Amino acid sequence: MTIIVTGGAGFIGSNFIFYMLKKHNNYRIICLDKLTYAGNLSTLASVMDNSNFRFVKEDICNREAVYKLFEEEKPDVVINFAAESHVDRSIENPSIFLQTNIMGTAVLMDACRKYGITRYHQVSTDEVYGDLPLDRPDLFFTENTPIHTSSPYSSSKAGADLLVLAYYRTYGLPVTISRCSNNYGPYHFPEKLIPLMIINALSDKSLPVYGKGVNVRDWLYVEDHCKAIDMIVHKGKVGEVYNVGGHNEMRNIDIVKMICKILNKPESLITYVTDRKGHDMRYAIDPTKINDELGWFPETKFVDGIQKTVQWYLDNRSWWETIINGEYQNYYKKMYNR
Ligand code: NAD
Ligand code: TDX
Repeated sequence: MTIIVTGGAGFIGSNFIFYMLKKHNNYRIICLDKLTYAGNLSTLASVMDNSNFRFVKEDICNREAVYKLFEEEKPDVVINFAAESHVDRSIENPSIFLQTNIMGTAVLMDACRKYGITRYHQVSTDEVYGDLPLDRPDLFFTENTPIHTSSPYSSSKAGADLLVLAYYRTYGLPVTISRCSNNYGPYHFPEKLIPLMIINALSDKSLPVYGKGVNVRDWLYVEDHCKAIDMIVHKGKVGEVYNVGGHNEMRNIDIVKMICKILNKPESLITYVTDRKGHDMRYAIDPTKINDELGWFPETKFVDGIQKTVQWYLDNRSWWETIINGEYQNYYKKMYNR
């Protein structure tokens, strides 16, 4: 089986490549990645020499280059992780989100139609459902929850999802979609909550919590997400959406306090800063469908996963130091010094 994994130099895509090369040692994996600020070739260093792996630096929006790659590799499966993924950046500059997340998805699916594949899988997000109120803990997102987005990021992901389902209905393209909750784990880019807090705490820098810190996210260890995608691609029903989440809801402030505790840093580092515009209050996935139909369940408990993640950042300083010493400095100043 030959699989094109787009966005494989980013956080979840790279973890997925490691997972797949280990689990299916007869599969050929081609990573197609533009290497934006969020993509890092050093992340893939351990698999670069693997004969079952090929890296191609390219933009998923470049139709000609994408078609050429399909002609060369004749993939059986395409799994699209490539995206602009940070909500705060989408609020600053929406257009690149529309370009990559919607137009890029269209180019990939057009290539799938032209050359033929057995499965196109779209990696989507729980953010397409909007948010839930804090005072209704009985409510969860199911696959039937209406799309109701808040940010340019989530709107672009929802736009892509609708297009994927349209290609299924109109052209019969064999698609599946997964909508996962917040991931955490190794190689998470330091602009996101958990790695940002770990890295700032390690340097005794302030820990910027948006608003009152009461917003709730449903956290899943990245490897559990990878396992879910593998199962959907192999056993999932074409044309279907699968929600992925492990019932692990936590308030942002509690996550930050937990990180302080693990690193033995004072909570006085916590600073409440201006809230994110349009900030979603609560995400909570109902994973009944993927549990029942595919037998998926999360393996890593949050208490263990967060320990492992903090340890990974302690053991891999050079990975994140290179990132935060580059263009990231300008981003950080712009976002947090106002
Ligand atoms: P990331 O930002 O860490 O990585 C994105 C990768 O895509 C990078 O390697 C980047 O270089 C690449 N990329 C961006 N634009 C590209 C383009 N035009 N052509 C080719 N490559 C391009 O993102 P992530 O957190 O790993 O998320 C991966 C996917 O999972 C995204 O589609 C995201 O919407 C979805 N998702 C993420 C989470 C989460 O918690 N991080 C949760 C649910 C769903
Ligand atoms: O400095 C911060 N302070 C803070 O309080 C940052 C970066 C975040 N936050 C808050 C905002 C959110 O309520 O923490 C929460 C998590 O923020 P992010 O890590 O930016 O994630 P989120 O906005 O929830 O989106 C993530 O999960 C869904 C991913 O980035 C998306 O790609 C995915 O689709």
